Amino acid sequence: MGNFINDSGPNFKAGEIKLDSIPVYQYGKDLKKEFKAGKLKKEELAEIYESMLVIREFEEMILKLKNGAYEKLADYEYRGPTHLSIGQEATATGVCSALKITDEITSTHRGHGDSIAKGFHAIKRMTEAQLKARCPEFASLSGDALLEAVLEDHVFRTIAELFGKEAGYGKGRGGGMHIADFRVGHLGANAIVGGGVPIATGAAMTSRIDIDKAKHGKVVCAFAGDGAYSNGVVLESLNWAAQKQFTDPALSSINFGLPIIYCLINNHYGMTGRADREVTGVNPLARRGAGFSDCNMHAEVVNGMDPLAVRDAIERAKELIAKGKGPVLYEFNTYRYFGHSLSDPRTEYRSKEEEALWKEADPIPCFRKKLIDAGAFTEKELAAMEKTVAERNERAARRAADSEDPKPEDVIKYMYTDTTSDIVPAPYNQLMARGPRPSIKRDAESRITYKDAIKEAMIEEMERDARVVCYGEDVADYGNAFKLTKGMLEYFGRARVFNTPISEAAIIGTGVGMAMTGYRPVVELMYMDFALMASDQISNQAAKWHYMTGASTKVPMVIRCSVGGGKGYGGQHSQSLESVFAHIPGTYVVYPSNPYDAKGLMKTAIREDNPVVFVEGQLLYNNKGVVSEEDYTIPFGVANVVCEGSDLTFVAWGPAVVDAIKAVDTLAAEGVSVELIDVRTLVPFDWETVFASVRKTGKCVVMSQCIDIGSFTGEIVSRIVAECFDSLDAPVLKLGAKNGIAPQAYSLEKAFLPSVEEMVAIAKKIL
Ligand SMILES: Cc1ncc(C[n+]2csc(CCOP(=O)(O)OP(=O)(O)O)c2C)c(N)n1
Repeated sequence: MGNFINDSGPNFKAGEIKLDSIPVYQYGKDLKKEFKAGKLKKEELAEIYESMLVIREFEEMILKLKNGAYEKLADYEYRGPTHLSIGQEATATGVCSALKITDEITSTHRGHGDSIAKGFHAIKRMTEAQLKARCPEFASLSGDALLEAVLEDHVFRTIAELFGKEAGYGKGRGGGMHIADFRVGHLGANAIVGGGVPIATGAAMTSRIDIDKAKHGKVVCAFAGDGAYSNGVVLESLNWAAQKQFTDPALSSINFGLPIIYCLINNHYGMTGRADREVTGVNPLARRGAGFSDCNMHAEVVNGMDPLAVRDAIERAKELIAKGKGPVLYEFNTYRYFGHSLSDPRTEYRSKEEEALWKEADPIPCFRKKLIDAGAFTEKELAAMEKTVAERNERAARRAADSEDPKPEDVIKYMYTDTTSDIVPAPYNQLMARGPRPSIKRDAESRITYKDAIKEAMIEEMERDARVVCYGEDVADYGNAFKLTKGMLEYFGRARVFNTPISEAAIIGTGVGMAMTGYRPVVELMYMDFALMASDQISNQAAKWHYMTGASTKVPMVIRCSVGGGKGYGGQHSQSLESVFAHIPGTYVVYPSNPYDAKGLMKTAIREDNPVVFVEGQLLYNNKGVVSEEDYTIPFGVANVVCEGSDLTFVAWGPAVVDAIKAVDTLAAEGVSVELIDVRTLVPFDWETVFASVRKTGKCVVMSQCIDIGSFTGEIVSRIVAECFDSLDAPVLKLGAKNGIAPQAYSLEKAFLPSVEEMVAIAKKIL
């Protein structure tokens, strides 16, 4: 199907599109028969039952904590979210029980179950050596005692994170809605609905292309609710994962579909809105798969109340994925018995009768009954298991409540990592050329353009480190909208340089996923204005994961965005938004003003282990400058004193520096000596160089092409006033674009952007 619309020319023959059917509830096996036939082992059934019990016990603890009924912690006041997944345990357990330790998941705000299950089943699969490596404090233990101690530690660290304790998985920085444990492939729960789905997609991209073959064979499971499946970034991700270029032999030397399973947890409600009756036009939601791939993404509706049905579906998906036939989309039909959170009495939007019907399908008592009926366990055995789980949880909870709070002085610790990739490990340190190296032409004075300087930096870094990949809209064959990446596809091949759908959020989100899983993407947003389409993925995901996980992951990615201001492109293609991202803690923000800096800063950005918003001025692209062919880097947070002066300090970045140089010359001709500082990086910022200059000159103007109001220039002014007050001879002024929307008309845009004349005038005013 799907091939009737001819793609090789006009052909308007009447016909119809036939869509394949979507299977529903395919698992028809009977636990008793399977057990009797030896196809289900007692240990695996025990593991599944225990996993569901651990989740239920944990969440019932939260419920009781909130109403004071958890006796072990009667003295403890829990504050924080209460998105319980009671009722959904079979889905979390069924999925995670089918995964290897190294398989990965992303999860949701309602992700206690996913997190507990991923850790629980991974620990169950660990060798003694792995258990001891995970918890060296239990090195003296062995056998069941060791396993039990590590399982209890898992529960303890989960509760500690929920309680915001230093011992938690994220050192109390993230809490339950952002819990992660990278050692077992848990890449993070996500409080942004749908926010984790592109990250999972990116993790699958790493797995698909990783040249370290040992890392192949992984699958990634992206948990997200029915509500999330109306969110743009989720739909972008599905489209992204199903791209033909991943499997089309004409385009891909790898020819392997993304190893990802989209696990749609349909508990029938967003917060209160009902997916099937209210906020979508499809039922079941698995039909979404038909919108993205000709094989419907192998979509299926699965009984999410039966852990064995869920596990069976995942096992089948893994077989498809192993053959390169990913991605897969499963809709797990399940139910949450409590409200969106404990403050939701759920009376307005659903009935007691509906709840009672679903209660009959409660995965835990239903599974328990099947275990007894099959003769797999006695009542006594199960009661003993239930007691073990409850007591373990109680001990872990007590310890968590009594454990250390993070120290107030560490409030912003872990915002950035100080590591870089100065040494590239094998096998990534080999040059992986697929064709001729693009040539960068130097003129007689060794000058190249700003655009080529960025390109040269990217080429050198991609030669040096095979983990560096470059993608964005139209960057491959066409060489990007400005021909900046021209020739890189041919040199590095399509696995590392490729076009993407017009999906800015997914461009960034997949980059986050690749970065978390060991690759180093350099992704492109064609115009900086489009960063607003991706602002969640930049600001809530890329920027925050290092902090929220207490430094247990890194996000080494470069987000290249070019500013179109000055070209008459109007309000949606002209914005200098670096101040917006400088306001977001967790990213670095760089804006080079000249070719030499552009190369050195780009190379630093690529080696950085923090996410970097790298801003490029389109009007600077053709500016030439001397750029060494040598491998050099320029450190972040080190400003460039472009020229020294004694009467006044100019502080600027990006294109404003180019104009400021002209203003400095004009003023010099009139006998005014200006010191010009090009800050190069807004975050981190070189305060000392600026303060030293202002202390010397006593006067300062801070300038950029950002809209004046709310610009980072204001931050610089305020810090100068605070730090250099005694040295100031005049108010510190700032100059930016007018407080309006970038116009198209030449006359207006000229008036809109700060001009050389305005720079001269403001200098004179201050003098
Ligand atoms: C982007 C975003 N929009 C809105 C919210 C507020 N919110 C939190 S959970 C939720 C419902 C999500 O529904 P679903 O994806 O089905 O997950 P469920 O809560 O049912 O597990 C909403 C609207 C949010 N956290 N993130």
